[in-house]
Amino acid sequence: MPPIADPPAPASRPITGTVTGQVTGATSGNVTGTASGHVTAPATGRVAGPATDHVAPLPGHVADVTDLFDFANSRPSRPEAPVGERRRYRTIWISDIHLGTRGCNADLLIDFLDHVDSDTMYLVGDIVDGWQLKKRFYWPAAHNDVIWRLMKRARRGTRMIYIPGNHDEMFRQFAGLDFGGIRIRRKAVHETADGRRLLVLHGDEFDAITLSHRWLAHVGDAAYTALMTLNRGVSAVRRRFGMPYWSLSKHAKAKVKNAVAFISRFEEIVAEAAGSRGVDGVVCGHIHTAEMREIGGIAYYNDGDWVEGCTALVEHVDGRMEILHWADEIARRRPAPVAALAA
Ligand SMILES: [Mn+2]
Repeated sequence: MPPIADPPAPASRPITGTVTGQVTGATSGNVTGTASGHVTAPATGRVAGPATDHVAPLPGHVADVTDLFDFANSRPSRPEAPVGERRRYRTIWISDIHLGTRGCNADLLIDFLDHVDSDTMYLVGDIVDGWQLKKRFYWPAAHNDVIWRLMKRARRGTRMIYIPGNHDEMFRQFAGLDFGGIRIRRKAVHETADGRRLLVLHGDEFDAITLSHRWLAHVGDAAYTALMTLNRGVSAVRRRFGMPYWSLSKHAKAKVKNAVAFISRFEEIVAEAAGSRGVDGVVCGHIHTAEMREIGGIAYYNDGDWVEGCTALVEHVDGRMEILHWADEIARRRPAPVAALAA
């Protein structure tokens, strides 16, 4: 969700002594039942409450934390495609998946994860939408399947770095720790095969600068929610008629002047901030708009999202970067309707 749609972030709460102790246990690699509250809590969106809060169990077959850490050994509801037939990249960046919301395109993401592999993978924030889960619990099997595939990658040896965003900010308190082989960091610096240094962050850090009027954000929120509902309807109808995925909201947004002005302002501010930190470029997410361009001598990359655009940013073995539009990739797999008619 773009920043204009975000409600004010809840104030972060101090971590109690108990929490610290348990987290230390987890870092040492001995993940025991005590960590349970922390791991299940973010998924239910209740992490902000005191430790004595009732914690709802995770849906599906994930009953407690022992299961969660055995998760990668369990079976997903949708079997994984063979590992050997995947397109291989040096690095993959994905973000803004918004698991736990109806807007999340888990089906396309599962297809993506089953077709590509990489040495390193960055999860650039808003992976789980804690804000929405707090309002209304929604967790279909496909969302479990996404988590399963991500954890399985870490288990297979992919270097996984998770940089929480604003919608999954409850994980930011674990920055510096590793869970199930996934490193949680606030930001990272990635070195490309051709020796460039890229700052990797979610991007909500710049909301205060890009959003000068808070009331405008709330108007935007209502409009955005309505647009996303409409988008789901259009997608459902298109699916029924066997048409490929196409995002109404993505195309509508591109037509709205304000959105365009906001996006370019965001891109410029992020690139400028990266430049002042002495890196060659920046990779972010947050505004759900995939992009790859040079701004004032800084390479700006945005990996997009899995709500509207369904895109990923990838680095080839030689350091070349590319944005993959997954709906287009899937469409290319089937024979074109025209060719079918001609036959
Ligand atoms: Mn965000």
